[in-house]
Amino acid sequence: MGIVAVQRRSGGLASGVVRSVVVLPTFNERENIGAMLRALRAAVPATDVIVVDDLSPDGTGEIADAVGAEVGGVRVVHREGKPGLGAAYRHGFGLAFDDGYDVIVSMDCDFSHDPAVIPRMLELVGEGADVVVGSRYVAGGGTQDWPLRRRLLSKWGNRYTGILLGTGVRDCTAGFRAYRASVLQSVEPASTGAEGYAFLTELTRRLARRGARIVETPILFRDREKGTSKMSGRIIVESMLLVTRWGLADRWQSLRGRRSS
Ligand SMILES: Nc1nc2c(ncn2[C@@H]2O[C@H](COP(=O)(O)OP(=O)(O)O)[C@@H](O)[C@H]2O)c(=O)[nH]1
Ligand SMILES: [Mg+2]
Repeated sequence: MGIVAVQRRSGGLASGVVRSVVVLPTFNERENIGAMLRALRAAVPATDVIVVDDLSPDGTGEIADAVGAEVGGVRVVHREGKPGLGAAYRHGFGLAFDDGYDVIVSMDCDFSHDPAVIPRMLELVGEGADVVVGSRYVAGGGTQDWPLRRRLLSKWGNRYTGILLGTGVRDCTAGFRAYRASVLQSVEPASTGAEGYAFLTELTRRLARRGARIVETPILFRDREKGTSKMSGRIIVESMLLVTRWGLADRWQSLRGRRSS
């Protein structure tokens, strides 16, 4: 069970015990998972962790079991269903809802996201944010060591998404986030369809449309030092097609709305 100090403010979490959890999807992260669970324990000792592993052939799930038992507060899910980042998040968020957590954090396991930022994210939720996005594209944020191709893809992908969807969020594909659980649950993540990181954009779109208070806090995103990226051409194409489809659907809807009013 996790306890974080929260401030009393309108829109903030009620004072008392606030339970928080990190949902950590993993696929072939044997070189990172042990160090990440220890780093999380050190950075946020009172926050639980749900590791969502897609039966990684490299033994990530077993290492998570062992280190999780050692550091405590870690639940490991060994998923046999359809693999994919979107599906892993849908599964992990569902478990976090069932367990009644107040705040749900999502992040990558490859140290691109620094666990030391989590206390600040939890604080911002305590102060009234519904969603805190660890953002590369607000002042003070950035990427480090990413190859030019990834930098351009991410930057222009986010610009394109910003123009088409108009969510106001600069980093729509950021995976490092803290959500007020009740608000996340209200947009029904289980009914999203994206397989890859477009899942994150899909959630951002739903949250923005619902009027959620989304706050971006700057982060320095470091490229992974160990293991390999699971990003694929198919996942990139999925993201571009979905963003285009959502953007066109939004425009069509507002056109029809204008005509019938
Ligand atoms: N469970 C699960 N986790 C995944 C999958 N693909 C990626 N991940 C995890 O999601 C996080 C981000 O993936 P990564 O490969 O680093 O993507 P990149 O940062 O965009 O290159 C890491 O913790 C991965 O282990 C998947 O299919 N299933
Ligand atoms: Mg990564």
